Amino acid sequence: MYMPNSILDCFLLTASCRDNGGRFEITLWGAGELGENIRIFINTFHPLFFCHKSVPISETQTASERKQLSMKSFDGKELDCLYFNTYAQMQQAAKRMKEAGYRVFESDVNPLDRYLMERMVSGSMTVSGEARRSGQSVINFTNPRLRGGTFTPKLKVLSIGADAGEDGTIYGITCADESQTRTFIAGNNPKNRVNADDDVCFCKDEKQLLANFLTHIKHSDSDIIIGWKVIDATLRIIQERCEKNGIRFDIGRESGSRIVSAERKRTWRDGYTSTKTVWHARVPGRVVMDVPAMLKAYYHDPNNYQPDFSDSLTNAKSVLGIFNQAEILPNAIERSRRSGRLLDSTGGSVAPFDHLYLPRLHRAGFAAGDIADIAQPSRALPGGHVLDPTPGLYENVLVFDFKSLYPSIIMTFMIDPLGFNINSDESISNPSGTFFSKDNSILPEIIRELMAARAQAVEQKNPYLSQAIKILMNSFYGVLGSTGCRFFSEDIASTITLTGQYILKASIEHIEKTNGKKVIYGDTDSIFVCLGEGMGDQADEIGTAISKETGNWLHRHLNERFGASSKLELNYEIHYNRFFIPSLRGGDIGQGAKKHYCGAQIGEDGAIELTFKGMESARSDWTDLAKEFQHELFIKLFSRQPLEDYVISIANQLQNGGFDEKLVYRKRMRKDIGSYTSNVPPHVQAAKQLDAPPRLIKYYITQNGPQPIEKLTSPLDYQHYIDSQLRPVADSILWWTGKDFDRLTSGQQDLFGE
Ligand code: DCP
Ligand code: MG
Ligand code: MG
Repeated sequence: MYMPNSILDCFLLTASCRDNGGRFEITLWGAGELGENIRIFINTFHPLFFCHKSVPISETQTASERKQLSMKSFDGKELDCLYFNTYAQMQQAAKRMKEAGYRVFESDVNPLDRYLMERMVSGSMTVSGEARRSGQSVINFTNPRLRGGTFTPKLKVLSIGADAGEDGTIYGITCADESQTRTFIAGNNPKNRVNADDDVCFCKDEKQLLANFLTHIKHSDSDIIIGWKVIDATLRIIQERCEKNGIRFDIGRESGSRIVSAERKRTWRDGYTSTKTVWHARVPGRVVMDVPAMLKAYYHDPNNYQPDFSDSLTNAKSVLGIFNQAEILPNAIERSRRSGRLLDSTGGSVAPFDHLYLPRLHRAGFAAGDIADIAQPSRALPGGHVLDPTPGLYENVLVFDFKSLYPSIIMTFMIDPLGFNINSDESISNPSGTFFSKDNSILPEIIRELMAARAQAVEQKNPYLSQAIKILMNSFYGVLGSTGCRFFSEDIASTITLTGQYILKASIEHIEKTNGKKVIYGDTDSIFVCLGEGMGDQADEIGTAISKETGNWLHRHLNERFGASSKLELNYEIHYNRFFIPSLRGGDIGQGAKKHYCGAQIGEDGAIELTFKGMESARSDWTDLAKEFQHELFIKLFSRQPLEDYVISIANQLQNGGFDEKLVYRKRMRKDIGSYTSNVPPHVQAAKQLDAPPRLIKYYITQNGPQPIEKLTSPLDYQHYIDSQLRPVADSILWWTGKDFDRLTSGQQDLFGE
């Protein structure tokens, strides 16, 4: 059916491109407002990059067009745009020109990405042009007009799980969506539980099972396919079995679905390189999301979400439950709208920066360079300021933290690659001594929009989305200091951190001066103010007042000094009734450990809630015993109970075998076992004793060295646990009371009359 002049809102699901028959082709699939599947085919877009106008025509012959533009590079030179028929021609031309000594601009931007970014498509888009309806519900556009939109789609999700036998054959597949669950079973395998409520289809063999499954995928026509390890396990195996059975692995909205592998190389600090095979799903028209990967991408701990693995049926259902409960889809949609990445993206920061920045830069009349052309760093970049803490026990500590510090600095001081590079009538200075244009800036505006999105996420009580947007914003500072980004600049990145240092120091000085209270610690953008004894009742009032007053003062100060309009907000975060900073291990007594503390909030009923930062209790590589021991010591310290008897009794019980089950070390294997030759760490020594070591190694230290819990033969080395688990934890607190672990446990304290 022909539909002239159609205008449709849709959300981008999948995008692919290729050179075909001497042209560059893009295929996009989107989901429409009324559940239509929208297929967009483009073959009139020309891959492009820029070069200096001064490059001779003879050097750019392979371009299908060389266009004069009113665009410049950051150094003020005029640029031409070179268009090509294919991506391959574009890449070859860029390579040749670079070899001939000419600079090229943005030749490393993928033309598919460029097509989308220049139309400001971030997930949502409006398509207009003539359309043709085909099949059930596909609307086809060829070379339509496309621009970014604001539409939020309602997407259909299908969860899949599969059961395979030892020989790899598949005997069960379940597909679960909101309204129905369908299980396909080959033969009469008794391992399959069959529930009367669930729709079960018995198939004569694997081939029929696969065919029925593919038909179901087609009919249920979901926008999203999810599962637990759905790409590198479920779909990969289904693809393999389809091949074996001579069936086409067509799980997309058109043919061409593939699960493909790529080798990812990684070089470790010790020079060892490992390669890992990663699997990608290329499915036209359907987004494939691996639930554990998406959970991680949205800052959930996958360990808190364990699906049922008993069979494909319970698995598919429980994974769908997890997917919904963790609100992965709404977060993915929102992040796609903010970053321009596709829905299945799990991270990355350089690409979102390009996506948001480049089109705005072009509209301002400039093009950026290639990543390969950035100057290599000449110095280590400064980081945040961290105060030297004074160790000890404190009463009533208030914690303040700047809201989105680096993004706020970017907005306040108009920090921006374009604004840094071009001359401008009006510029704004900052504490690091650099200058940025006041009237030509892009990044502050991008950040402003993201800030608003984060505020909205906070308002909607969505901490995961808020965190995702926070990381995206902070990554925009991060990429400016990373050589993987075309906008890398030591000057800009250090302007941000040095300004952060200035703001932290100035605020601390101001708070101490105006309130007469001591700041005991601070890190990057956090400030710990000690009110002292008896101030508990007024703490919140004082905290709110300090936060407001400091924000106002900064506003005046930054305006007077730099002509900046402050966007900085100092949040009052928490009041700890008691607070402890341990002494630095192996350091002088008066030296506190940075980034280590324990705070206690004491409820009206006297209940104590502890917060650990950096300490053993907050780290996974310490034993349960050490954590419980530390926890209890702090409870006693904060409630002013003596510690000595407790320390002695724990040490005794340990040696009498009373805590054996709490002495397990857990450590993850990060490299191949074979890569350790010298200096084999304990967990690897333990792993080597197992035939098939798991990734997470659980082991004990015994009198015969490390042994995995599965193969424990020797008696435990209690002295080791005393030395490395109890003593350091105890001494970091005991020094404050003038005691020490060895004297206590050897019974010598009496000799000193304590
Ligand atoms: N920072 C960073 N990367 C991180 C954490 C922090 O670049 N993973 C930098 C940027 C932050 C600054 O340190 O702006 C302060 O860290 P916070 O954790 O306080 O983060 P924000 O101030 O940005 O956000 P919030 O509003 O949650 O405090
Ligand atoms: Mg902060
Ligand atoms: Mg902070």
